[in-house]
Amino acid sequence: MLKLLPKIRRPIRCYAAVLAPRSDSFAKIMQTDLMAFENFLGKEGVKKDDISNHTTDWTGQFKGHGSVVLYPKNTEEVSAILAYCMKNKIAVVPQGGNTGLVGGSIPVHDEVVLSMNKINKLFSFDDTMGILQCDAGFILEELDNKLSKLGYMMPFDLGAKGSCQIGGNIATCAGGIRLIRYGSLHAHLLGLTVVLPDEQGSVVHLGSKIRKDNTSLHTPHLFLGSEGQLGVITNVTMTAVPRPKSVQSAMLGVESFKKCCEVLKLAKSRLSEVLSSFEFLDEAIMECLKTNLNLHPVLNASSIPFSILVETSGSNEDHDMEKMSAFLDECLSKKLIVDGVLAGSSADATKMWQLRESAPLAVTRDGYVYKHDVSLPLEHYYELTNVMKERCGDLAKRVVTYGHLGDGNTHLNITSSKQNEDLEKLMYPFLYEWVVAHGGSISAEHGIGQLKLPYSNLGKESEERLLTKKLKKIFDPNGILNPYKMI
Ligand code: FAD
Ligand code: 2HG
Ligand code: ZN
Repeated sequence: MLKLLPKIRRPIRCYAAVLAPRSDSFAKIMQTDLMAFENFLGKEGVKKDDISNHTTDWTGQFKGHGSVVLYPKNTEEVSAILAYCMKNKIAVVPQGGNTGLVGGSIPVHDEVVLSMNKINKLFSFDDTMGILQCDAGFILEELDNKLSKLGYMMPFDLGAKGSCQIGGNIATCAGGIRLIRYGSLHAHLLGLTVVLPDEQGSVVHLGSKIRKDNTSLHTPHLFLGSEGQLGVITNVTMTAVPRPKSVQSAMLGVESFKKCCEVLKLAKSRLSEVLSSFEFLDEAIMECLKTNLNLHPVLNASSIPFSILVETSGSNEDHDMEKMSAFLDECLSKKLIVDGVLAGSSADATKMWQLRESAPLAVTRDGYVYKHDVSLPLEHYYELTNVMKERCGDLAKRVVTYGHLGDGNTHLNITSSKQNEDLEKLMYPFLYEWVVAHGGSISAEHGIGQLKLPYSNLGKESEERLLTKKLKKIFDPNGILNPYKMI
């Protein structure tokens, strides 16, 4: 029996960038405001022309309408801006690398964009305890490169690593391809410096710089997945992990989804402590990668319904390789896989990972893409794809699936040559209601932003939503931070 679903807020359009009308409670930006901003930041810290890369998202499908971008260089400048905006009721969108996929990082109407691009100076690392403290505007890949020289690595990794920032990663509670090994950011976050949108632009230091501290509510963790609603993160303290000395990647071809789950179970049992990724691609995304990006599968067989990318990493090449080889042999002897390739060089591994990491780009090349980032119990993981394939029929150009199978997180992408309202009506709210009715979450890792705001009540008790709204009010009494989204 399906559970009765909570009432959902109907959007103006099912899948549209502008869901909420402009609120009259916010002031329009005047010349005096621009002068005040220039006073805080200098002329070079205030940009009014050519700001489309800050008002359009990575997919190009969310186009906002802001007119000014601010570039503070440190926490004190963020504080001056937020105090001013709070007093003058000016709405503000904190923006990191602008790689978010739910329209959360761009202005909807005329909010000021507060870019973190220049807050990237402070960096320190304790290479005995493995504790990193850094400014929030550092790009994930830069941090990883710095840690690499010290024998460590960031405990998470994602395709957007070359552009996304650690502050944005915290604000979205980014998941990525190593969560199966190192856990979510909840396990790594220790402390934050945050600027609040109150009269003083209060600077608060939450948590601590040490590994264990149970003396208070875990306030930094409230900011994980807060999507710029509660305050602006300017500095982050978190743990890093020792960089593995040996890494193995293998691509496996599997005939049925049921067998993919059996391979996962076997991987957990046989690879256990060295298993670091378990990623999934179906045949439709492989075809899309080939057609749209000229990227060819690494497996030879002509038709492989499902491919799995397994990675192990550890500290002893011989030991890790022995485990991986034994695992692959067992997969073959138990007929769980029809084909398998073990990367023999880092170039081979790069080729495999390029397929998985290019999937988000490949789907955009079809013209328009409806993205879904949901968690489901594994028995329903691929059922969703089949249900939507049947439901969308010829209206969809492609229905493809890739994702973090090891975490029960599927990225079902449905493409079309352009935005299509008939297709939207078929998909929504059906898809999200289906996910919740089958025990899933409508957002596994990308968040709510603008995209899922109409569905944000789904799967959440009304008491929890109410509590969230109360917390928002405490942190942001005038509601100036990232309005029209998430809460
Ligand atoms: P932005 O996009 O700039 O902002 C995201 C949200 O955080 C916005 O609501 C913004 O207001 C808020 N925010 C940003 N910085 C701050 C700050 N300093 N203080 C307060 N609020 C802030 N996500 C995953 O979880 N897993 C993946 O595997 C993954 N892969 C991706 C692959 C590609 C190719 C792309 C384009 C995106 C992918 N993403 C993935 C989504 C995205 O990269 C992540 O959500 C990332 O963490 C966003 O970081 P950002 O710095 O770009 O944040
Ligand atoms: C990934 O895992 C990202 O590649 C993006 O989370 C997912 O493109 C998507 O839908
Ligand atoms: Zn993902």
